[in-house]
Amino acid sequence: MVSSTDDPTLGLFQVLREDLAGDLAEGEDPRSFPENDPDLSEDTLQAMYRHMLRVRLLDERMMMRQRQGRIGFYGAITGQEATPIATAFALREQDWVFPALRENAIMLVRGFPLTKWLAQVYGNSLDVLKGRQMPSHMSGREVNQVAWSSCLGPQLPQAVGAAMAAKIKGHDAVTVGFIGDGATSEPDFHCAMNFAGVYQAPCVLICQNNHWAISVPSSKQTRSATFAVKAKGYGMPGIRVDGNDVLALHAAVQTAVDRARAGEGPTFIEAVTYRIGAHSSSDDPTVYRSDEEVEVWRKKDPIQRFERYMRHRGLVDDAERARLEEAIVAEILEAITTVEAAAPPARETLFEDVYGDRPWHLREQEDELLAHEPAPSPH
Ligand SMILES: Cc1ncc(C[n+]2csc(CCOP(=O)(O)OP(=O)(O)O)c2C)c(N)n1
Ligand SMILES: [Mg+2]
Repeated sequence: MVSSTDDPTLGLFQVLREDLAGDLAEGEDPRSFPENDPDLSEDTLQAMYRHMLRVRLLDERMMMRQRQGRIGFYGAITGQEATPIATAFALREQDWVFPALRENAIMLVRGFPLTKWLAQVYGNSLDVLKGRQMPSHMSGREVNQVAWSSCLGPQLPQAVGAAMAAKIKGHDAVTVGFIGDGATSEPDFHCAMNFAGVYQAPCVLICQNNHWAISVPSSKQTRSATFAVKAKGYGMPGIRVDGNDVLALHAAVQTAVDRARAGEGPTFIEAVTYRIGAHSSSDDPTVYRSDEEVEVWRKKDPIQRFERYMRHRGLVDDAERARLEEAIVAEILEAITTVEAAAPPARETLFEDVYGDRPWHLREQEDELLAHEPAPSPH
């Protein structure tokens, strides 16, 4: 079942071959563990591929917008596309997502419109959150995705609590909570794991171990052999999965989601991956990690690994890849143009949504604000 040991918390669950060097011989299997293949339909495989490519192309364009000064902040997930996309495809409509930093794309797979998603980067009048949230901390009520918290950790107890609420109410919903390797050092991680284990909450807790918490390596977060092994201490199954292998992730997450839905309790998944780019648009990783290290992981690119499988299955070729890229880039540029054309949030929205009956001092402040012309935008 796993590549190096029979203990799923210590091995590495994989489907796809890791090494991209050299072409496969004619007919050679791009999978190192075909027995772990979740046997997804061709439609699902093609949709997963398109979504992974879409996030990659979107991140590239948004990082350029940030460098042009058109947005304040963006966090790309380059190299980590497999975990959010695989998870999204393992969920049902009624399930809930409590993301950490790198799972915004799940919303897009579950049908959240790209324009509304981008409006949460710009924080303008198209933004359902009226520009009040931290930029790029997306959320979407219609896809059951809660905003991630800039403060690391709280989403995990929230995910467990929501799972308990579903259990108590008899709802057929599973929650998925995400955490980074760094945030496992936060007390919230331990509260969530313990509570989920004790009360058998119908949830899946996923740690994206991308080896770094900004400039702090994952070796400084734990003395455990792996992150997955921590599941044992809380009395739940754990599995360490190749986080750059979308098929392995789908198999592992689907098994965990099905277990939770069947009333068999929580699962903890460690997705072993790597952040190819900067922590966020505010970070320069060249000051704390080597180019050689990044190069090792570039050679395990999750999209290229999946694409090799797709080509082997005859589901993608050069023409299809070019057609897909062209269509995705057109869609992204159109959405960006729409969002950039929108005005900032109206000034009176500052006073909305807190009180049913606005107190006198806020009415006074609003009157005073609206009596003056807005200052010209510096942008
Ligand atoms: C409680 C808390 N401490 C520190 C920070 C500053 N901070 C923001 S992101 C980050 C690193 C997070 O690393 P990890 O959990 O591994 O997630 P990754 O960014 O690697 O996906 C840190 C330390 C914070 N936001 N909240
Ligand atoms: Mg990390």
